[in-house]
Amino acid sequence: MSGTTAAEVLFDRRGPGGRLGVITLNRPRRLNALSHAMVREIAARLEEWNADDAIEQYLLLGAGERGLCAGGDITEIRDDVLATGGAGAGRFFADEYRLDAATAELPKPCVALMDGVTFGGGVGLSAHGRGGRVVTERSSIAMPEAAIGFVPDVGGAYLLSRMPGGLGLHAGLTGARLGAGDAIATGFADVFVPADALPELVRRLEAEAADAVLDDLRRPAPEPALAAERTWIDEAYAGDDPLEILERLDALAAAHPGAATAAEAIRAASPTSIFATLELLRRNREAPTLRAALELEYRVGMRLAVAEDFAEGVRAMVVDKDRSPRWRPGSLEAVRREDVEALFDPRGGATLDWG
Ligand code: QUE
Repeated sequence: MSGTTAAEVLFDRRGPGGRLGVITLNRPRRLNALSHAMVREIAARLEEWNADDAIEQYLLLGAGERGLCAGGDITEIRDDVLATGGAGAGRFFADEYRLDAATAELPKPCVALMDGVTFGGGVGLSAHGRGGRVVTERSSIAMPEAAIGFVPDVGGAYLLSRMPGGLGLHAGLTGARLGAGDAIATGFADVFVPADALPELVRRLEAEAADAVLDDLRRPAPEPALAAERTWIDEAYAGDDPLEILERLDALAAAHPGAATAAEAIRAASPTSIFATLELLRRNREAPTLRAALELEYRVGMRLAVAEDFAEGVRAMVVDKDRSPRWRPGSLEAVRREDVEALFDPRGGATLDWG
């Protein structure tokens, strides 16, 4: 297995007997964007640590000041698609989604510091854990993939599809950034800890049980900002037709500035991604397990990763940063239903195998 050059992820064991296994995403200049090598290293280390009785609990955090993780390294995926047609991208997503599933099935407590930016692949790595998902007043949690011609993946469509009322569609279609209060209200996170208590949290995890430390350091979560918006959100996102959702958002915009912002974000996103996100959330609502949801996200995601909008979206948002993607088709009206349906067709689709 090829290693990473400058230790893009750090592993260390702290406390008596090395009882705390610490995983630090360490690519701060890329906001800790997850490379394929990082995914493979984390997966291998978790497997080793899961079997090591001296390890009692885990801590996941991001290096630098800006946050846990910007997402998967979509420039690496785009480069592979453009150079080789996406075989490497398929292995990247498969390894990443298997890791996401593994974080949901860990045999020991894991505290994930969802401090600062936690988007896309960062959500997949942290938000499937149970009991120890920590947000702070700096947290900004989002699934912004529709803006790059993709769909919420890494089990994000599964989480979004289970959110109350219209919140999941709102977050999935617009990429809305959720603060700590909303992250907890929607189920992305469990506990609020003020950012200035994080050093103490990290230190105490070396010697104390995670649930006891969190019980001690948790504070009442801030008010969820979206709770006050639920009247228009639930009204706007009822139904599965993106054109009707936009019509309702436009009608609500005069009374609710948030509805105008949401309509703007949906109009800026890839039209194909908007249709695909709606359908993916609709279908994943019925998914019996996270793994089943990941299998569907993989099939749809692989078809989108090799389509034009993804390369163009990543170019516009991350490579050139002009923020002016030229989508094809270029409007919601021009998207053909049968092309959306075809993204979900099991026949000829990529299969995520569980190894
Ligand atoms: C939407 C996204 C992502 C994004 C921008 C979007 C995303 C992602 C990154 C990202 C950011 C910095 C990096 C990097 C990737 O940007 O998922 O490699 O250095 O990972 O508008 O979904």
